[in-house]
Amino acid sequence: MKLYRVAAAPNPTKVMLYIAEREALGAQIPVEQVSVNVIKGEHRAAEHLARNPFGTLPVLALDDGSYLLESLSIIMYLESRFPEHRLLPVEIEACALAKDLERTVEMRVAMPIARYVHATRSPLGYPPDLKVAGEIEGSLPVALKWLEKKLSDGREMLMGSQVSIADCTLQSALQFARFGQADLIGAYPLLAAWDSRYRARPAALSILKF
Ligand SMILES: N[C@@H](CCC(=O)N[C@@H](CS)C(=O)NCC(=O)O)C(=O)O
Repeated sequence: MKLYRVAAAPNPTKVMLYIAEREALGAQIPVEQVSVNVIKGEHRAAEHLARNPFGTLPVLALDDGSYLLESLSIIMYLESRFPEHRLLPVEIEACALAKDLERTVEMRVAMPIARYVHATRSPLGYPPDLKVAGEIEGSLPVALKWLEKKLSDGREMLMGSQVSIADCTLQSALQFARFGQADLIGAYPLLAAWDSRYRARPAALSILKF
């Protein structure tokens, strides 16, 4: 199995953090990680388009020759394929809540942050778009306040004391904000404290570049 990925990009980082967190718990996940240089445009080269016609990362190449193209599908596959030391809870409601939290963080926080970075200082060279940036500056605080409230009960990680997939998704977005020099969480002390705590974790130290 091969994971095609690039450092600092949010969706690949989400999967890389997820694997590192699982390995830190003792899981054995035999995935070879292969870098694709997006700055050089390798994700648009024929070799990568043959894996994923949309040219995005991450991609997981399975041993039967098929490919998974979506970061969350990759994580769900690895949860099922290597079930020891999973990140998702076993109990049905707790599992649903963990998945729901991850999706909400992705849709309400991570996607707007990625759009904001590309609209202000795109690492891929997209032209600035002040209208999009302004809209996100207006709407993102609703989601950041939601996270701040969630953290106000003193929980260590987003779901409680244990790391969850939502933590991986949130940190991958916040790293991308740092990469793009976007200070989006300065006004949220509990979120900033979560950020510091998460970044001190061994998994984070082994993966994060910014
Ligand atoms: N929904 C996909 C999104 C993948 C995605 O957009 N990846 C970005 C990096 S975070 C990418 O490859 N961008 C390059 C491009 O779109 O040209 C997933 O979650 O895996």
